[in-house]
Amino acid sequence: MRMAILAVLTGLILLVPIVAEGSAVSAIEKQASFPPQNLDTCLVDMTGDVNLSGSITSADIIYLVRFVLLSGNEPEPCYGAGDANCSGVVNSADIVYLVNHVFKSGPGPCDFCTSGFHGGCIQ
Ligand SMILES: [Ca+2]
Repeated sequence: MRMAILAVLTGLILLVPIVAEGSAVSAIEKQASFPPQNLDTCLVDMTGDVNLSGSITSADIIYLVRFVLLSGNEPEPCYGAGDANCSGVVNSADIVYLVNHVFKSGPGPCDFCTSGFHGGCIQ
């Protein structure tokens, strides 16, 4: 199995199985081509839990790496669930944000309900 090494700014190194072939250039193009989805219709109670397990773990990071850089599935239950930093888009910054949260006791996912980028939340 081929593995991709994702060196994160935090100093952590993640090994991510490559499930789809692609060059670094195509991965960057894929990330850039994601149009922001209609986040107003995305109702979640916590961003970052992109696999809907009920908590944020390394499995969510791997899920998001596959989505952003490879050909993985969209975050569950919707695109906006992957926007852990509430920037309005799901990209590599959300991966770094989750790595900091899970491995470095960084801040938790942003407040989805008051971020201004999302119109709805479950409370
Ligand atoms: Ca984001």
